[in-house]
Amino acid sequence: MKPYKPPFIPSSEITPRDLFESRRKFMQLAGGASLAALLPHGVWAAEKLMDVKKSIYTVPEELTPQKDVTSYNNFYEFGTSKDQPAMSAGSLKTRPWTITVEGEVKKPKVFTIEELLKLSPLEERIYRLRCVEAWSMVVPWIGFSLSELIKQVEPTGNAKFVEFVTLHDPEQMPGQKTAVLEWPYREGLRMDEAMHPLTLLTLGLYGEVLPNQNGAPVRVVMPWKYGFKSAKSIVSIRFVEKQPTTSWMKAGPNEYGFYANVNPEVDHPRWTQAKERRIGEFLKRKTLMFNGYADEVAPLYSGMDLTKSF
Ligand SMILES: Nc1nc2c(c(=O)[nH]1)N[C@H]1C(S)=C(S)[C@@H](COP(=O)(O)O)O[C@H]1N2
Ligand SMILES: [Mo]
Repeated sequence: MKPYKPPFIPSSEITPRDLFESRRKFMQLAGGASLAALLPHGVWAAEKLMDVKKSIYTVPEELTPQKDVTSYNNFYEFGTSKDQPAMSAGSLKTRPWTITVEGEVKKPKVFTIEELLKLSPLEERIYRLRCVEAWSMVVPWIGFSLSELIKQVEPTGNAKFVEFVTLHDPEQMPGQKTAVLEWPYREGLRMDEAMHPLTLLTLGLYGEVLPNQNGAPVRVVMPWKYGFKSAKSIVSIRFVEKQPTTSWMKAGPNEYGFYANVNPEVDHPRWTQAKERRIGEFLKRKTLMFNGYADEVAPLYSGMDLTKSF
């Protein structure tokens, strides 16, 4: 199999038959009796997102089935195994919800989810998500570039990094009663990474609001970085001068770096990153530099030694 280099073409122009068929099937299902009734009790009451346009930032690849995207998850707040979040994330209350945007900004602001949904036109973007554990998915995410939110709060000249903080509430998130990670979950980006148009503030997937297990009601998705950079269920976004220390850096400083760019040439200390298993496929695929987004993001790292800044 030759490595596939995805062009950025509007999905409306190049919708592969499979993708089209699977979406049509889903629309029929969603339009039928009650999708929620088919799903595990209490976990996921599907709520459709309206007025979602196609994005130019999309890869025309076959989608990972919705049931896999929503039942094979990493979300340590709900346990460390892949099937636990779908079973237990029903305890997360996603309304009302606010996200506080603060720190080195001229106009700090608290946004409600309803305000976020209206902040910028919603786009569907088909992105790959590649976990550091060497599996990957292709997901039709819904959201808009994080830069749209950042512009509203007007960062000062001191804003060099952005920190994302997940909700901290062990009653709603029972995994926080164990010390597998330092809670709340924290992630971070350099300012230029956060401003890059590919960085998606994500409110939905597969035509609906995010299921709890995928980080409801709001998360980020960084398509060129390992999945752990894509923080879920965010309650605050902070602009800071110094590089933040993330939960994963604290858990294993020599395994999880701040940058965490998908890089087939830099192995995780305990396994190779050269290949990956696409969920639902048997044969492994070659992992692409920056997860296939090198044309768009490689310039952000020119001059950096990516074996040191891993
Ligand atoms: N708050 C929080 N965000 C998180 C995680 C987590 O444990 N807690 N896991 C990360 C990891 S390791 C991955 S691979 C992705 C998985 O996203 P998905 O379940 O939507 O596929 O979420 C990331 N975001
Ligand atoms: Mo991951």
